[in-house]
Amino acid sequence: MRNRTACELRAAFAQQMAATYGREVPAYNTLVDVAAEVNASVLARDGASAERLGSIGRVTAERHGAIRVGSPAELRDVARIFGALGMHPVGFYDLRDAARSAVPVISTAFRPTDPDELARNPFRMFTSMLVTDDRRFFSAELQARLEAFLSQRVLFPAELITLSNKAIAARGLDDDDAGRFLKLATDAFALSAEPVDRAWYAELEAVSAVAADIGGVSSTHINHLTPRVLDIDELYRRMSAHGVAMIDSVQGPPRWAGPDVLLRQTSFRALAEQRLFRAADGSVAPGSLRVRFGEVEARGIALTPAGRDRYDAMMAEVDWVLASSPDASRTDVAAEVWTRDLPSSELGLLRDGLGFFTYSVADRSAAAPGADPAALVEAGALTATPIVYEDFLPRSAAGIFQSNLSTETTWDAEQRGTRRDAAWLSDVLGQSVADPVDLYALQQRASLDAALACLAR
Ligand code: OOG
Ligand code: NI
Repeated sequence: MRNRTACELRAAFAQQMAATYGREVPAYNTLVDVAAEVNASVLARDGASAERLGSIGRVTAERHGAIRVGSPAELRDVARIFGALGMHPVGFYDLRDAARSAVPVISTAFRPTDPDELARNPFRMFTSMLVTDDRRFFSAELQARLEAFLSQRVLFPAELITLSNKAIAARGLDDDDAGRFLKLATDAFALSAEPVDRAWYAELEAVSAVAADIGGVSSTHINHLTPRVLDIDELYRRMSAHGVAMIDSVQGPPRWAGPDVLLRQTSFRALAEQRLFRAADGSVAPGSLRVRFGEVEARGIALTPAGRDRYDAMMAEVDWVLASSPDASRTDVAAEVWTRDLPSSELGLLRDGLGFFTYSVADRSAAAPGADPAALVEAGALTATPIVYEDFLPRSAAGIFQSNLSTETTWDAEQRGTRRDAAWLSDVLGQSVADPVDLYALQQRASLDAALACLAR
């Protein structure tokens, strides 16, 4: 029997998830169509430079999903399922105070860590977990009931976890197991028809809509599936022209004349979806919930820690300017700050050590001995290709969460939050959560070492 590799399983899962989500949220199909139109126009307009940050084939196939779970045990199961697909936890994001208004979750992203694997199938899953013992959100009494509720529900059938473990051990599955695994995995993230306990949901919603979405129901579901687009401002305009209500802005870096860096994201507003509700008297009646939205993103160059500090400082500067002149447009202020504070070319980012690049040899005869990488690139001896940012941004993530909530989070700022960090998460998962910066730095180092060794030969 044929063996299906983790990469093939990942590609099949991404496709089945898209089919399910597209059936459930038809506006997603519009988003994908518009993204494809925009990508085709950018390609026609810019030619080869449109593919500077990834081939059109890769960009078109690229997706990230978002899911939310309630407990460490549930997160461990998620890690097995995505482990079977060759996806590993990368990055730790604390969204509890990443933005003006708080979301009671911490997150990581499951994704391939090997650049070749990412190129073969670029699928990731942004995964959030409720922090039930954070007193700023949950009283001891509510925490106890919430944890009791979470501990008795089963999000993932035992057979799915058994097959996941088998796939991890064998680095793939035979056809029969693969079919079964993919069905169980896709079903686990489909919207459930199980009635929602109205009173319990409402009680959690009074604290946080995200807490209700996670802990107020007996199943989980995919929240969104995000395609990648080459011009997010154009996509925003075209979606609005299609009559789709978008959130107020694009999160992350502004549109500006220099190179795209990190990640820009926007979304269409969460739609009302039909769900069944169970009342206190046991009767079941239809109603609706607004929790799922459609997100889209544009990716740019991965920044080094120095570049990331620069980014954070520029974002803070924009906030500061806007605080004193609230009528100014964020887009204009941001573009001004960026033009002043960030090099306007890839070479500038490289020279200042702000961006990550891979290197290859272009012309050995142009190499001056002892020159640094930037000088070797300028002399034409080396070619530098930007490394694309494959991860997420906590402030943007919190902003995306927030702009899709219709109720404010109630929280008690006097209380101390529970400590959570990448080490805590690694302990929970029994595997280390990779630091994105380490992955980019390693990739850069390996290519530079190989290129320098070739020049020295
Ligand atoms: C996740 C929100 C953040 C992103 O891409 O940063 C996010 C969620 O809504 O579960 O999707
Ligand atoms: Ni997302």
